[in-house]
Amino acid sequence: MLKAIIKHLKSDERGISTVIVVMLSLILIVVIVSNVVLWSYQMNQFDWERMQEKIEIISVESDSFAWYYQNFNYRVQHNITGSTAGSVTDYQVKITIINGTGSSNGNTYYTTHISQSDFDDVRFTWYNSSSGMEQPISYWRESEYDGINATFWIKVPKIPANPNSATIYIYYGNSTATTLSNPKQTMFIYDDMKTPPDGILDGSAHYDSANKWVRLTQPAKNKLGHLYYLKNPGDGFVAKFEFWTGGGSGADAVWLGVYDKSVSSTREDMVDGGYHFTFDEYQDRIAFTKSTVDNGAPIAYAEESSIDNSQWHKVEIIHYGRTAEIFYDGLLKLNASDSVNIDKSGNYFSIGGRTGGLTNEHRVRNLVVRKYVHPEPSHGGWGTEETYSESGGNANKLTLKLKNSCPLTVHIVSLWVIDNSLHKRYDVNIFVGSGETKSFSCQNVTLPKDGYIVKIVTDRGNIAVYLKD
Ligand SMILES: [Ca+2]
Ligand SMILES: [Ca+2]
Ligand SMILES: [Ca+2]
Repeated sequence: MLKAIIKHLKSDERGISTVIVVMLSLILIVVIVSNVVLWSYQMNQFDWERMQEKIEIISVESDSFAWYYQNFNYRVQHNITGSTAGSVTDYQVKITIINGTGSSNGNTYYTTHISQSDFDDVRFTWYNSSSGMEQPISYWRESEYDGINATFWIKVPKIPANPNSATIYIYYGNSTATTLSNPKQTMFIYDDMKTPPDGILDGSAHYDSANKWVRLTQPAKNKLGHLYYLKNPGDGFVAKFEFWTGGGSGADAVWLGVYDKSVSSTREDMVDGGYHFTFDEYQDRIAFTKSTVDNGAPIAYAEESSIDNSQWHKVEIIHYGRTAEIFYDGLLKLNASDSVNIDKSGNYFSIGGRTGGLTNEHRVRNLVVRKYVHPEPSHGGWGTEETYSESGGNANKLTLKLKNSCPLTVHIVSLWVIDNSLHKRYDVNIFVGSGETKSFSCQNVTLPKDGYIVKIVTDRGNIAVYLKD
């Protein structure tokens, strides 16, 4: 047919050029058609892949290095200067927060931004200078006066030796938070006896669940009972408890024993390597002793005849080094020192009660012990109250865990963080292989504090979303 056309056109003066035009046109058509077919195939392939792609966000974790509790609107920094006696660990420090304006000083901080009158919305962190990160720390809300003030004990993981200091943060300002106050986790020992004690009961000691105390002895002859803990507070401690003695014929004693190597054979005046702090109604004395014989001579004592008056007595014992200070019903009764250092490695910490030839009942409750170093770490400066900012000082990190359950490798090209007022995109370049679960982190992310949506976009135009509360 082409030959016929050429032959026909040869008769024409313009024949040759027309042939060329027609042929070029045919070639062009072929090229266009084949490209359309190829493009169409590629588009189908792309659509197929896009439909196949299945990527999901399994979890989203956020770290704000600049703001540990992102749901809390305010915080303040506080320094605690170390003791000249050396560094301490897991050390209890008292902090009082006053709802009001004033000059923060010592252990007292003033703010008007606590959201709840019962001070439920208070948290504490310790700045770990080794990791460069804050970590939450245990605390106990010891007392609270609605809308006025609250006193907390916090357990600081480490306070370095003077002149160095530890840094803590107090976070507050959250109307829905509930308290995380936990005295047992915070104090060295906390047994208020409202529930069965954590300590071990031996001999005649038993827990009186109806009356919420430990009864060390019944009012009968030759009873010996201990409530003890396998714990060593270190060089010093402050122990508070209440005891009750009476109901019998006048003997023998209640005592606190520390650094003993056992309890089974110990009595008020018979230690097993440690120190005893005794309330002895038979000898009518409050004593600091390391005697090893019944009614033996103490290091020091103070006369006291009210011990077995069938009243609850409040006791506070402060010990460090060779020194003991014993407070009885709020009065300092004894302040004395041993003449030598003893080995303090024994790890029995006990409260004992005993009768002998005479009979008295002995009870104990509300035992609270904290560590103590002398001189104590001191309170340094208070920072300026800070308000939460979503940009978090350019130090926020978002970590996503992704799961690819399709037969294709998925390429993530962007990440979005979205809430009511924020719609922010971050470029990423992450490949997740077929069947793979993979984590990746994005630094310097703006994190809204009240929940947000995280969205990822693949190069095929698919998305996955995750709601972060
Ligand atoms: Ca509350
Ligand atoms: Ca007496
Ligand atoms: Ca005695």
